Amino acid sequence: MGLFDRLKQGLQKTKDLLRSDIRDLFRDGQILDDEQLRQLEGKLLKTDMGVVASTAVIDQLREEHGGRTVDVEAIFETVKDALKEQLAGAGEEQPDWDNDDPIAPLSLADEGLSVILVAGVNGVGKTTSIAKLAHLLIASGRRLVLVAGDTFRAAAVEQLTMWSERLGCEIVTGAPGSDPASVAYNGCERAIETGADCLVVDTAGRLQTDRNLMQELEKIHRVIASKVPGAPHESLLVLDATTGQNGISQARNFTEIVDCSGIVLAKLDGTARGGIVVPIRQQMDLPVKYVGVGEGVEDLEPFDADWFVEALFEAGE
Ligand SMILES: Nc1nc2c(ncn2[C@@H]2O[C@H](COP(=O)(O)OP(=O)(O)O)[C@@H](O)[C@H]2O)c(=O)[nH]1
Ligand SMILES: [Mg+2]
Repeated sequence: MGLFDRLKQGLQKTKDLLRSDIRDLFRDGQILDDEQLRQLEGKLLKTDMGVVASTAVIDQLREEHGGRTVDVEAIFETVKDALKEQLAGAGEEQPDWDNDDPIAPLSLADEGLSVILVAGVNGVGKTTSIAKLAHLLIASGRRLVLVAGDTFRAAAVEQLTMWSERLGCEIVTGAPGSDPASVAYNGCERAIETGADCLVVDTAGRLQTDRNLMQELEKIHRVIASKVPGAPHESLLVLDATTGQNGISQARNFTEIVDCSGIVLAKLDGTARGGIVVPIRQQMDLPVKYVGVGEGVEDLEPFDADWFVEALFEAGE
């Protein structure tokens, strides 16, 4: 299955909501009125795209189609255009990377070791996203070392170890409860020693309100930066698409404490609230680099705004 088809499949729940609901609301040949637009606004809001975006979509529809005879496909086109515009975001531009190169979103070192640090709240999908990234990096011919930086839970180390065995890459772990910064340090040493191309560092889940844990993350950052020039080359914040607006407020505070370079939005397949990517783009000054659309290693897609919107509205299954 190609990347686009996989994305479409992953977005099925949100797609069902949008396409079928718009179809139910509008019938070809009717006159588009305000009541229909109000109802559509409610449906758009159900995808978690937020008030700003849904208002913009409705305004655009009213302007282009209000009082006219409904053409459902033309309505879809207007909704898509309006959404693409909203996904441009308010801050840093969403880069337009090569959709055929799955590692294009990652800024890696031109030569030598690249370090990718992955952080976020508990259970959002960090470790799984690391396995998926590792899979992409290995497929691109890179040699990598994983660091099991979540030393709090034995299960977390086991989980990443299991992935490293499946993927066939090296892993550096520490004793349970040991200082994750020292495990990260050992990981850097190991990667340098073996001439690996990438080091991917997993971390324990933390809330932005937990000062000790946030300081620990800063320390991991510091240690990596001191060992490897330019590191971390990527500092990815993983968000869970199923947590909605709540996840965004958490993430905003997060990025105030540690510098992040991009977002991985996991679990988009598990929710009809895939519209959440819109307020993420609007409220966070960070590009969305990847979206997670399943639990398998292949279920990670580079995020592209146009693709995303097209996948949401593509006709058929
Ligand atoms: N459906 C789905 N499940 C996911 C995705 N990413 C992670 N998960 C699941 O979410 C749960 C928590 O993931 P994990 O990577 O352990 O989260 P962590 O605590 O942030 O490291 C696991 O059961 C994963 O299989 C995704 O993109 N889609
Ligand atoms: Mg984990």
